[in-house]
Amino acid sequence: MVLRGAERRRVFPVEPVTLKILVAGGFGVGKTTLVGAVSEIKPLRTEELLTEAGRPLDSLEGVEEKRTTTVAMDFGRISLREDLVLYLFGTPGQDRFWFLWDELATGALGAVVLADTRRLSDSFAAIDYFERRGIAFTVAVNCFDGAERYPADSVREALDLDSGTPVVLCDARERGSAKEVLIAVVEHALKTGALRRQPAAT
Ligand SMILES: Nc1nc2c(ncn2[C@@H]2O[C@H](COP(=O)(O)OP(=O)(O)OP(=O)(O)O)[C@@H](O)[C@H]2O)c(=O)[nH]1
Ligand SMILES: [Mg+2]
Repeated sequence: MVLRGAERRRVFPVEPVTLKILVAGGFGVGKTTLVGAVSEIKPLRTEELLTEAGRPLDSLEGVEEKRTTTVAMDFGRISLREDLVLYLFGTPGQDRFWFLWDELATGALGAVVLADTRRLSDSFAAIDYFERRGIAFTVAVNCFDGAERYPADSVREALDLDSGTPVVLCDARERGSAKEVLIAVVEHALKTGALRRQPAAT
């Protein structure tokens, strides 16, 4: 018996393609917020209270209400389509957790580097990390209330990005906005991967 279309899908539900995406960026830029906003499962978080001892190291300018920080990772999941599921891994933002990044980055298809225009230079380390390892990344400017707005091209210039690296503006608290970011990340990563697979022209 040959099953077709809907009948076939009922008997053999689609096995989704699963992709691993990193959510990276500097301290307090909204990584945990973004993973929490889009995840369709209760996100796994590893938050610890910020201590007075960390105050000189991690500037809270603009995020004065921040009380906790990620000490290992965030984990969430979102289905972009029935057959496409993203596993999201949010990195810790404090420099002392750099040693975790290689573990988190293993097998990642692509990454989003969240940026805050008030502290753009905090994004350099993450950008550098992905450039060195050839991991396709997209920059997403998290537009905090009260922060000045800049066009995407100005941000690209300020961060000295390749012209092909997408820069998008978002609100990490909004599910729809965060989902748009992830779509941009996947599209860019797939396009970059396809270009790399093309044989060099002779
Ligand atoms: N106004 C505003 N506040 C935000 C936004 N995103 C995050 N916040 C707040 O900013 C603070 C930092 O957010 P987090 O999501 O913890 O940032 P993070 O990048 O995970 O921080 P670390 O893990 O410590 O590096 C929190 O107090 C959030 O409530 C935003 O888009 N707008
Ligand atoms: Mg966090």
